[in-house]
Amino acid sequence: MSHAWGYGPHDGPEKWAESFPIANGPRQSPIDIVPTQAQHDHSLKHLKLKYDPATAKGILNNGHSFQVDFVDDDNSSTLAGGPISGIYRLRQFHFHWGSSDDKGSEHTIAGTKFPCELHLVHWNTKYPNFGEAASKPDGLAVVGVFLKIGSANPRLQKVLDALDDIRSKGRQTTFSNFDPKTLLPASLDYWTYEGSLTTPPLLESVTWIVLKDPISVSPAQMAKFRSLLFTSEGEAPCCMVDNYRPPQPLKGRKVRASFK
Ligand code: B30
Ligand code: ZN
Repeated sequence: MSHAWGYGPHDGPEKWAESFPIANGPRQSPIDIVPTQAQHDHSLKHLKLKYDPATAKGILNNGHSFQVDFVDDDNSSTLAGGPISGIYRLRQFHFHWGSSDDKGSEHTIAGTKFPCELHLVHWNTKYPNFGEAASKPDGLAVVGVFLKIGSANPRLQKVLDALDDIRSKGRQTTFSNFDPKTLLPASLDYWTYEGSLTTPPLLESVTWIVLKDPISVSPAQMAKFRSLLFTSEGEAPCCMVDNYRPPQPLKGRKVRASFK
């Protein structure tokens, strides 16, 4: 997999619109979530996450993050409820992070940045597959979870231990028997809004569900994220850091909160 885009000065978020004009579209992500501007919506349902650890399949360094992929040929691992209608299947999860603890998340909360953000990517089973869903306005639902510096998070360790084997772009290995629900905070209170993929092709197909409460990560665990490489074996190594897009204009969109 090779990309014409990245996170550097010449191929980063400020350049993406040249190849992907939807970068300036009406429902781009991420955004700055201003809690005082969000509307509590009591009609929002609670999130129903049902994940089968046996559907975890592999872990891949895709050159812009790393992702844990899931078998998505039946409804074994799904998201329902919340702001969405119907059943969405888990496809993959991945993270975005910074070169230092003062930046790295994509969404921000009233301007506050977190060092890392987890994205659990799901697709609407009213469409035949992920690729078809990714171009539909109601095709995808991504659950975003902030990571904040604190005590070491033992539930992240299996993922972080796998990174030694996928240090360079294009490397992948098997990753099985993992329940991503273990990565979520105790409270599933969330904000939700209509947005997009945060990387090219920036398709405006994502119902964003951003959890209010962060999970913890230790400084040593953040160092493991930052030891990954953007580069392939044989290239001059370049650490995978600052792989986040900054907040985009709200353009009149409403953010709803599931909680008061
Ligand atoms: S995000 O959650 O909004 N950051 C994709 C999924 C979720 C997000 C961003 C992008 C996505 O599926 N992109 C297209 C597929 N990718 C997937 C991949 O393997 O990593 C291929 C590609 O971009 O061309 Cu590289
Ligand atoms: Zn993401």
